[in-house]
Amino acid sequence: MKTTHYKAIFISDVHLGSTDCKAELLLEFLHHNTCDVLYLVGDIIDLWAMQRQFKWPESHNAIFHKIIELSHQCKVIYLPGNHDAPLQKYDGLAIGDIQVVRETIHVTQQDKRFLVLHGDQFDDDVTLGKFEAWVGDKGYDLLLWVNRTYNRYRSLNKAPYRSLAGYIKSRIKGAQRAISRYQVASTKYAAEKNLDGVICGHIHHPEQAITEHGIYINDGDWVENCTALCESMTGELQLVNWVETRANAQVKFSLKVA
Ligand SMILES: [Mn+2]
Repeated sequence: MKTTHYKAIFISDVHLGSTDCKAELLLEFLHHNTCDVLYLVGDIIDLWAMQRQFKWPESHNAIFHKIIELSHQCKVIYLPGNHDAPLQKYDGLAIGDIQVVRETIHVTQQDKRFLVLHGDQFDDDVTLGKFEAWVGDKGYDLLLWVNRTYNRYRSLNKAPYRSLAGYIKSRIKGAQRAISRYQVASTKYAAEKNLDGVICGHIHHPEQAITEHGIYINDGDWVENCTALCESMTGELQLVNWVETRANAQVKFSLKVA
């Protein structure tokens, strides 16, 4: 499989330091896909999970070093989210060659103007209350655990990874209502800034949609879906599902950790 070069790549919700991070798949993706600008759209490092239980396997370390290496080769912009909130205090500064900013504007090769941000900024517009948020969080942890167990079973049977959590989530009514509120809140915020739309992450649900306020694009996550938003050299925006892409291309890549 040859390397694909993009104008820009957007990834978010990698959750390095947590059990559910699909670090090997992301390493593979970054090995086969390069770009002029890499946007890290928040929750890249999960500082919350690391407070509960410190997990930092070699593959997570390899991603960290890969990002540092990439920052010498292309432009890397880090937009901290809620799980990496302590990095928000570096807003407007740089860590090495990585620019840190809470939100920014990306103009595509087709002159579409997008606001780029993690998306936790819209939590108040979406959540119903503290209790629901707590239930949602516990429910989500349970869902991820079910997902893990299901995929361990699948890998024992040599079946490829599949997001069960995503499947269940897309069929729960409440989840869909919350997602559409999130879409409206984020695109409205972008429209107020006279932009064409928003590129965000946060809710682990890759999707391209149009609301009454503009274009909504969610780059997904590397916990369940393993997706990235990629802009081609001519300005087409495309959600790339790495699990599907690698299966179609029959990628055989052995992880080399130095
Ligand atoms: Mn988040």
